[in-house]
Amino acid sequence: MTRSLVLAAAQLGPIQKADGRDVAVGRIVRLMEKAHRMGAQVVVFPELALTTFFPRWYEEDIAVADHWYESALPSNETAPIFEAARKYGIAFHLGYAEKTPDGHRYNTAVFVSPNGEIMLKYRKVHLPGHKDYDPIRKVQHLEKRYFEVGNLGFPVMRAPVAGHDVNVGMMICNDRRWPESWRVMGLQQVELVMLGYNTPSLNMDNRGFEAHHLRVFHSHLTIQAGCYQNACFAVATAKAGTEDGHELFGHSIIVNPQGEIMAQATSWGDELIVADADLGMCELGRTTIFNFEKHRRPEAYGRITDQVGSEPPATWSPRRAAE
Ligand code: ING
Repeated sequence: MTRSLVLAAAQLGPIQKADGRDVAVGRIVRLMEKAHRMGAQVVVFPELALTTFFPRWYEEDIAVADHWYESALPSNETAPIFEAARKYGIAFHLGYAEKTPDGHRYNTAVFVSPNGEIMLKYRKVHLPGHKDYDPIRKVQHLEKRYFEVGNLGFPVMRAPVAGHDVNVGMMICNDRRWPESWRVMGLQQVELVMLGYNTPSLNMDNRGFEAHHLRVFHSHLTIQAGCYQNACFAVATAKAGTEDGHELFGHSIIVNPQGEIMAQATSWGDELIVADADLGMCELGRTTIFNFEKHRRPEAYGRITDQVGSEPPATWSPRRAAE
């Protein structure tokens, strides 16, 4: 019996610094309603979907940034999202800034069942940018200031979704650029990776030339490669558009285990894209080219977990070559 699942990326346009939660929540609920009309069973919202991308703003006292975080989910302000999911029988992924009761701060995503149960939680592991104000940058990217490194690893859960049991996993934004994120989930037989991103459309590092078109190219390249090399689907959803003068790109995509883009957003606003996924497609890669049990050689991969940074290689010499 085909295990088919209708997937949706619910791309959000910009959320301004002055916008209250009600602005994002209202738009999220409208996208959930549209997802229902289009027959979607799983809806993936972006990273930090409830607020502007606040790590671009420096605050000396982090307590001043507290209002960007959720101390509970759902809350009165976010309850309408859960009510819409229940009304339409939709499972959804939501990215948000989490502040735990004991004061830890994470860039977090949850996967929520239609009846409102949080089936999986993930806290962003690869935090790009910097911790302190960087005068060289055109725009700050202070994720290392506002979030701790995620402490949940890259979990995969076999969860009931629309009548099927699906191996689901999550990552967030910069995680997609690191093959380790994908492989750790591939080693848990992930079938559906859900990820949100907020990615500037221009390089803000100010440390060298990067042609503008490469921003979207790199985003799609990493997701398509991740899916192909781990025989899984991915729904990658952007928060896009110009937030207080700072542009984020859209181009949300849904990708299959062959690495093919099944659907792509074409606006930089609120937009729903949908794809009909046959989860059985994961089998081919996992049992042939990427049959990990049969073909992987961990004894050759030690550097991947033994080392953090790269090291210079040995230098060639005739005598050494003879060894
Ligand atoms: N944003 C960006 C991302 O990884 C970035 C930061 C952009 C890093 C481009 C490197 C190159 O998509 C977040 N939020 O991680």
